[in-house]
Amino acid sequence: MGIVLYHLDASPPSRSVLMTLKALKLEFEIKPVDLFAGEHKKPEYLKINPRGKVPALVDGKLQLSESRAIIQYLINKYAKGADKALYPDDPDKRVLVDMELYISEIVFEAFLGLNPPAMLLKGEKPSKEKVEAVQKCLKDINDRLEGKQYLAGNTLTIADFSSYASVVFIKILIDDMGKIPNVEAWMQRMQKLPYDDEVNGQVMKKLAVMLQEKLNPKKQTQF
Ligand SMILES: N[C@@H](CCC(=O)N[C@@H](CS)C(=O)NCC(=O)O)C(=O)O
Repeated sequence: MGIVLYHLDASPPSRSVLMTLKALKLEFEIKPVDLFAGEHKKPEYLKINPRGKVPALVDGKLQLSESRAIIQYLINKYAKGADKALYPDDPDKRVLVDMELYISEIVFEAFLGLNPPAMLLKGEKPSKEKVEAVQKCLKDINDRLEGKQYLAGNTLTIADFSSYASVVFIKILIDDMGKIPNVEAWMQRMQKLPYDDEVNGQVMKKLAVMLQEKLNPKKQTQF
């Protein structure tokens, strides 16, 4: 059996794995997991990921969860030539990627704090505190990007996939991301990746429309 990704297209950790699979041009199968139908808590899925979360990735006998571990594994196992720069072997470079991968969990947690399902399904607005927590995260990313093209230096790495997957979703959830020109330039760079639209762009457009209809039916959606 080849690689199978258990995926939810809205999920940031899931999209970071999909970006890595696409970056490596690997062959794989996608099995969508419908969280809204509770598929992630059904016994069949819990056999694959006992924590009942997406993503999960099966590769032969390996059953993996935790997006950061999965994307590190994919590079360790499959990256060749120039793709190895996505998670460099040099310990002095690799540690910078690891650092950013750990920080990307904080960005994801701040994103979850906005309660995206409540926003998208019930039109609930997040509290000022939650929005400020997200803005603080974005400001921190902006500071760390100063003088650099990507989070771990001037080369794209899996750390960019991990944070970017949350930041693109945050962009449609909050009106004011703050003054973050480095983040905006970084996002434009990420948008040029040949797989960005397929992995992130299309689903974000769909979710932005959904959100618009719930929160503010009269306002036109801008992309
Ligand atoms: N640390 C995990 C987080 C995974 C996660 O929280 N996924 C969410 C979707 S974005 C999920 O499956 N939530 C369902 C639940 O917690 O019940 C990772 O990076 O893979």
